[in-house]
Amino acid sequence: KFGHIQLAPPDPILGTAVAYNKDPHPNKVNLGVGAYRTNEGKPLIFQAVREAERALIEDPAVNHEYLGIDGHEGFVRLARELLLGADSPAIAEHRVASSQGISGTGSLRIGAEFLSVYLHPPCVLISEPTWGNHITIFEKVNVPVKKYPYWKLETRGIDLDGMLAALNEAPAGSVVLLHSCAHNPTGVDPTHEQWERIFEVILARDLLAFFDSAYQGFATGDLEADAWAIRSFISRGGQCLVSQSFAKNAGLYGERIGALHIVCTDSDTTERVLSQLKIVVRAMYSNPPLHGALIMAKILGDPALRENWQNELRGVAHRIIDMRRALYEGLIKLGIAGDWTHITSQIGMFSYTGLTPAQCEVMINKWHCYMLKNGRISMTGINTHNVEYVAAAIKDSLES
Ligand code: PLP
Ligand code: TYF
Repeated sequence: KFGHIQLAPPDPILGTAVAYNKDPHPNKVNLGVGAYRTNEGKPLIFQAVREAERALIEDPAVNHEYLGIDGHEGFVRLARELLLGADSPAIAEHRVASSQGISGTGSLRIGAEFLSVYLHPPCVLISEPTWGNHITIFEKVNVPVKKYPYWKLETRGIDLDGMLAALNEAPAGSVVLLHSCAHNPTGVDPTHEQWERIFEVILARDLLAFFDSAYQGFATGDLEADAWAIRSFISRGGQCLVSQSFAKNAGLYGERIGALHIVCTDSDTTERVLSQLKIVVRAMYSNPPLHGALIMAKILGDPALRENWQNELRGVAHRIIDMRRALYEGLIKLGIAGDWTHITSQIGMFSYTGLTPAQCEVMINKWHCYMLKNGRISMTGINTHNVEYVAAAIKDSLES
C-alpha cells in the first residue's frame, strides 16, 4: 500500500536546528530557527507565564474539559483587543468573527480553508520572499499562489514599486498576504506612508487583505505600535483576516496558542461567518488546546501580570536591537567592506544579510554558524559572548 511513497525533503528551517544539535563544535552558533534565546543562549519562560501557570494549578475552577469549537471565550476576546485595540470600533460594532486557532500556523490554515471554501479567490499574492509555510498552506487548500516583489537587493530594502505594480495587476478578489510587522525573512517593514499606499491599492482594487501577526511586540517592543498596520487598515473601512500567534511574544511556541479574526462589515454577516468558520474547525480538529488559552487569558486579564509580561517583552525586543548594533559595530571594527547598515535598520527577529548561498555554506561548514541558505540569520542566537565570533565568520565568508 505504501511502497510508492517517496521521501519528502526536510523543512529547510527546522533542519538547521537538527544540524546544529548534532554538531559537537564548542563555538557553534544557532542562527537558524526563529525562536528567542536569552543572552546565555537558553529558551526564555516569561515570568508572567510562570506565575499564570502556578495560579492555574491552584485554581479549583480549572479542569481539563473540552473547549468550544471556537476556543476559550475570555482568551479570544482579550487577544482580539490586544491586536485590534481595546477601543476598536470594529469590536464595538460586533464586526469581528474570532476563533482560537492552533498558534499562527493553524490560524492561517483555517483562514485559508475558509477562504477557499466560501470565497473561491482567484489567487493569493504572497511576498517574494516569505516564510515558506505560507506557500504550502495555500497550496493545501487549492488556492493558486502568486508572488509579489518585496525585497530589493540593491538597497536591502522594500521594493514598493514592484509590490504596488503586482497588486495593481492582480485579479479582483485576490487575497493579499501581508506580514503585519517584523517581516520574515527580510526584517524589512513598510513605513507608515508605504503602508498607506499599499492599502490604497488594496481598497481601490477590491482585494482582500490577510494579515499574519506572528511578531506583535517583537518589532519595536511596543505591542500597540506593532499592531499599527492592521488597525490602520481597519480604520479605513477595510475588511480582512488576521492570524495571531502567541508563540514568539509570550514564548508559548509549543502550546500552540493563537487566533483568527475576520473583520466584516456588519454584525449579521459576522455571525454567519463565525458559524461557518466553526464548521471548518470541527472537521479539522474539533476544538483547540486549552493550556495556552488559560495562560494567555490569565495574563491578559490581570493588570499586574499583563504589565509584567509587556515589560519583559520590551526587554526581549531591546536585547535583539542591542545585538543588531553590536553585530554592526563588530563588522565595522573588523574593517568589513560595503554598507552593513541594514543589520541595524532591519526589524524583528531576523536579518537578511545578503550573503550568497556559497557564503552561507562557509558560515555553516567552516564556522559552525547555522543559518538559512537564503542569507537569513536569526538575531536571537546572537549574544554578548558570540557576537565577535559571528562578525568574524561573516567577514571571512565574504572573503572566501
Ligand atoms: N507566520 C510567520 C511569518 C512566522 O514566522 C511564523 C513562525 O514562527 C508563523 C506564522 C507561525 O508560527 P506559529 O505557528 O508557531 O505560531
Ligand atoms: O521562520 C522561523 O524560523 C519561525 C519558526 O516550519 C518556524 O517561523 C520555522 C519553520 C517552521 C515552523 C516554525
